[in-house]
Amino acid sequence: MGIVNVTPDSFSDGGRFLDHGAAVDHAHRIVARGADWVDVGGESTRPRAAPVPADEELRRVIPVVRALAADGVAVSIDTRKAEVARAAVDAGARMINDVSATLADVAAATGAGFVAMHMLGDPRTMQEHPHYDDVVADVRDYLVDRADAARAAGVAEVWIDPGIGFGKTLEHNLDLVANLDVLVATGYPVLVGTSRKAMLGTLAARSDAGGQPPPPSDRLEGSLATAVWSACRGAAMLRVHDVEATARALAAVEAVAAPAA
Ligand code: PMM
Repeated sequence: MGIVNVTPDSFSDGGRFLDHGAAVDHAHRIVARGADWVDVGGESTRPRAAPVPADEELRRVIPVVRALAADGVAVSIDTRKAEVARAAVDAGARMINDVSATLADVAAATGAGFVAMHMLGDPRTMQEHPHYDDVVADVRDYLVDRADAARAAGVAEVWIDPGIGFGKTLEHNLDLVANLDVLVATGYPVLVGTSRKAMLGTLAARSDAGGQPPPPSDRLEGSLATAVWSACRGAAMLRVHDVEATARALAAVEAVAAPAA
């Protein structure tokens, strides 16, 4: 799943694809390089991000969704708002990627797929002292509850996502990525997004023996390493910025895992 954020302020690609034509061109590029899905978002959910009014979010994403869907691209809409999710499905989106995990009814009513992601609190406050009794079990239980509810509401395609970076310390994030098999064992397909996230900046600084964390645009090695790890642990979809590099890394690992006869 390749990411297209139509926002001025996303942590990694903010401002690059605010122009609709640039967003659509970028989406076509990443599909050509291996993305099966394009995830279009119009509201940054980075820590402390300000909420975006629905009319502004609609103005950002709907023309992009419509253009891509008309070209046959499988589009998911990354939103927490029912109004935006509905309009995006009307415009051709096939899946609702909901970091608040509250829009299952909209998915059921529209026939779209649904991604239930785990987040502690909301983006404005989620990084203020996040606490869990057992992060892996807590996140699993929450996701199974949300996913079961979505199924019961009538959603045919339900994904779960641990929400890396959403109300989690570095240790929480590492624990979740290390134990993805616990989520896979629920039977729901697992989506994971580590691409360019802050934890990778911290880890890079650590391995550089106390250097500064690199900016999001310079976190490719950690993004690829955690993508490959996640796939090997059973994640069925990876939400990434660097589609071509991720596809190549996965192809190499797949070749090692199942060498051609
Ligand atoms: N991360 C971001 C936004 N949406 N959706 C899902 N399902 N999983 C994620 O990990 C996720 C998401 C924030 O990252 P971005 O600013 O790079 O898009």
